Amino acid sequence: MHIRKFLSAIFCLLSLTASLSGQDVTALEKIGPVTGFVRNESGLTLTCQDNSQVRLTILAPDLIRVRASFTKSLPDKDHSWAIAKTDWPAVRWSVREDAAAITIVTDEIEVVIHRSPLLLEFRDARTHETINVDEQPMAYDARGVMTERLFDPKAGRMVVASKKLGFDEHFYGLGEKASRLDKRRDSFVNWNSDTPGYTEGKDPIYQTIPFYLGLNRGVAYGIFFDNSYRSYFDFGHSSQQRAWFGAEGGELNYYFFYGPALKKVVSRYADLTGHMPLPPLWALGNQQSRWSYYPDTMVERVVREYRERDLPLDVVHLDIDYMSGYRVFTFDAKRFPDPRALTERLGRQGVKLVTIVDPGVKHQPAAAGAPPPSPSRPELGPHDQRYYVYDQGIEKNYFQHRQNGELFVPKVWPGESAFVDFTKPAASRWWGDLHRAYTDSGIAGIWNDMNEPSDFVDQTGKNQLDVVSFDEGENSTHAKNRNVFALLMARATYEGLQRLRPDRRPYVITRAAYAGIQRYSTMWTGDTNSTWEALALNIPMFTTLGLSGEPFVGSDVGGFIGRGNPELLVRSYQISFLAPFCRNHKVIDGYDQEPWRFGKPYEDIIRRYLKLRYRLLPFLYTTLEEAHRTGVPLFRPLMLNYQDDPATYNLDDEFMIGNDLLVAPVVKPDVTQRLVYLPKGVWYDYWTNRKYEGGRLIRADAPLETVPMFVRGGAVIPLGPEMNYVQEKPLDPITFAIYPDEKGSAAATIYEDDGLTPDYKQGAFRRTAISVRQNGAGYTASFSTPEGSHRPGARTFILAVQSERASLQTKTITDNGSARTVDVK
Ligand code: MIG
Repeated sequence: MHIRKFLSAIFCLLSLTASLSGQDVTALEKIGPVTGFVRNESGLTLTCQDNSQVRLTILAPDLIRVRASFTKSLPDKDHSWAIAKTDWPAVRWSVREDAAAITIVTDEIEVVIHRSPLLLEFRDARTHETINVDEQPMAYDARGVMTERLFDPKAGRMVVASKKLGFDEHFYGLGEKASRLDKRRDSFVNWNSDTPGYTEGKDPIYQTIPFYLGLNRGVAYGIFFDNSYRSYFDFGHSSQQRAWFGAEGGELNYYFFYGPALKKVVSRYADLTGHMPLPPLWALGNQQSRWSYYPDTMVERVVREYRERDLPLDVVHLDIDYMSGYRVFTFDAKRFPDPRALTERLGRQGVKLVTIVDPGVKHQPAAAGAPPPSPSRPELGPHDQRYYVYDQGIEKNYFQHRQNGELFVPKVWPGESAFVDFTKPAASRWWGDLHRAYTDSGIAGIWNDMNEPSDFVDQTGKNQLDVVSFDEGENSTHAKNRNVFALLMARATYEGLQRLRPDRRPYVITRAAYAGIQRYSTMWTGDTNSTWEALALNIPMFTTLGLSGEPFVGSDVGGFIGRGNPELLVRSYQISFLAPFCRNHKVIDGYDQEPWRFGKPYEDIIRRYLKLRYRLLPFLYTTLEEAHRTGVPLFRPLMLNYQDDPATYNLDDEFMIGNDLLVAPVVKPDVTQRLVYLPKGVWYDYWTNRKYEGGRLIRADAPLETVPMFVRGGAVIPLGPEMNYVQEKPLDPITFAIYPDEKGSAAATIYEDDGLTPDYKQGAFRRTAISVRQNGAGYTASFSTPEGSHRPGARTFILAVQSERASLQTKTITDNGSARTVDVK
C-alpha cells in the first residue's frame, strides 16, 4: 500500500516541466525611458515616460537593490519573507548626471542608469569596468504574449530582467539544482516540487533559492531576485546574447552584489538573508535513518549494533511510521508506548532521536460523543475518535482555504488532510508550540518533509492554485505562496523549539525551502537514487547549496531509492563523512544499507571514515562556525578558494572543506586511481604525507579503502580523540597536525564552545590562533591569547609537524588558555 502510493507519487511528476526557457523575452514591453528622478538618503527613485517607477537603494557600498513597478508607482508595501536585514548603516554615495545617464557612485560600485533606453550598468568604481549590464530594459508582459505559457495565467504577468552575457562568464548558485557546478548554457525553473528519484537535469526539484553568482573574467557579482512566484533563470541557454531571469508575477525586485571576490558576495548574501545559527554540535555526528525504524525495540537494536560494532553514532531518525496513523504530533501507542523512556535509554548511550513532521494534518472531524483528549499528553492518544491537532486547527481557523471559502483538503500520508496557513502569525505560533509533544518526550530535533507542499492529488501544484494564504492581509493565492511554504513552516518549527527549550540550539532539517531558510533549518537533498550518477551529483549539489546560503547540507548516504551496493555505499561515505549532514537513509521498499549490511570488509572501511570524521570534529566545527559568522560555506567548490584559477571554474568532482582540506572522491565503479587537480602551492597527501607541487593534475591511488585527500601546505588541522558520540569525552588531547608551506610556515584557528546552548552568541566561545614558522632544523609554534569566555579547562596539545620523513617532529604541552611560544624539534 505504502509502496504503491509512493510510486504513484513518482509517476505524477512527469508534467512538471512546461517551460518558458525557449521564450523570446524581447517580445515583452520595455520599461522607460527615464524622465526624471528624486533622491533621498538611501537612493534614487526614477520616473519614466510610461509612468513606471524604478527605485535604486544603496544598502552597502557593494549592495544595491533594484525595484521596478511597471506603468505605475511603486507600492508603499514592501515585504519579503527572505530578508533578514533591512536597516543598513548609512553609506557614502553621490550622484551625477549628464544628458545620457544618471550615475550613482559608492566606494565600490558605479551604477550607470542610461536614460533612453533605460539600461542599468554596474561598474567597478575604481577601474570603471563593466561588471554587469542590462541587455534590454526591464520588461513586463503588458500584452499577455506569454500568458498562455504561464503555469498560473490568473496570478500575474511575467516580469523579466535581461543581462548581457559575457564571452567567458560562468554562473553558480541557484540553490538546490540537479546539475553541474557551472550553470552556463543551462536554464532553470523555481517551483518547489516533490521529485523522488530525480536524476541530473530534472528541474525544478524541492527548493527555490533565486540567488546566483556570476564570474566574469575572474570578477564576481551576485544577483538575488527576491520574488517567490514561479521563476525562471536562463544563463545563455536560449540565446548567447543574454542571461535573463523573470517570474510569473510579483515585482521585479532584485539585489545586486559586487565582489570582486566570490567570498565577499556570498558573505553579503548572508548579511541580507540571514546567517545560519550554529546547530548543536551533535548535529555533526553520524546519523542513521530508515523509512521506518519501528517499534522502539527496533530502534534500540540499531543503536546496539552501532555500539557493538564500534561505529560512532549520535542520531537516529524516526520516519512517518512512529505516528498514530500518520497524525503529526502523536505517537503510535503500540510501536512507541513510552517515547520519553525510550529517549532516556538512548540518551544514556549518547544517542538522540529526531522525528519527522510533515505539514499534512489528518482531516478527521471528531466522532460524535468522542471523549476529550488528555489535557496533559494528547500526543499519546487514543486518536481514533478525535485528533487534537485537527480540532484545534479547525476551531482557530488556522488551515488553508480555497478562494470559495472551502477548506483545502489535499491528500498526503494520513489520507485527506489540511495544511496550516503559516503566513498567519498565530497559526505559526500554534504550530511551533505543538512541538511540546516532542520536546516533552526528549526528542532532540525535527525533520520537515513533504513541505513543497506535496499533494498526492496532484504534484504539480495545479490542484492548489486557488488556495489562499493570509499573507499579511493580501489574501494572495498559491502562485505567490507555494515557494515560501517550507520557509515559513521551518520558521514556525525553529521558533517553537526556541520557546520550548530556550537553553538549547534548535535542530531542524528541511526538504523544501526558499531563500533565507538557513536562519531556521539545515537541509538534505531529498529522494536520491542509489546510483553512481546520483552520487556524482552530491559534489556539485553540496557546493552549489553552500554558495547559495545553505552551508549545512547532506544527502542520504548510500542513496535513497533502489538497491544499493557495497562499493557505492563505501564511496558515498567517502564524501559524506565530511558533509555537515551525514545520514544514511533508505526508502521503505528499498534494501537495508546500514554500514554493516554488506559484510566486514566494507564495514571496516566505513568505520575508518566515521572515526576520522569524529577526530576531525574540531576542524569541521571551526569551519562550520566560519560559515555561521561569515556566510562562507565549509563544503566548497575549489573555485571559491582559487577564484583566479580558471582550471577550477568547471571543476566539480573535487571539493574542499574550508581552505585546507581537498578531497577527490571516486564516483564511478571499479576505479582504483583517479586524476586530481591540485591548485598552485604545496599539498600533502593526507594518508602518506607525500608532498606535491600544485598547479597541475596528479594521478592518485584510490582503491576502495582510500579517498584521495590532500592538505594545503600552510594549514594546521586540529584533531580530537576518537569518540563514540559527540562530547562523549572532553576534547583532550587536541592534536595539531602542522603542514608547513614552501616557506616553512603554517597557521590556523580553532573554535570551540559548549556545543549545545545559544551562549556562543554572547561570547561564550574560545578561539585560539596558532602560527608556526621554521626555526633552524625545527619549528616554533605560537599560540595567541584565546578570544572569548568559554573555559574548556587544562588539556594536552600535541604539536605534530608533518613531513614525508617517517618520524614526525612532535611536542606535547599543557594548554591552560594562555599565550605561549614553544619549539618543536
Ligand atoms: O512520500 O516519510 O524525502 O526521506 O523517508 C515520501 C517518508 C515521504 C520522503 C522523504 C523521505 C522519507 C519519506 N518521504
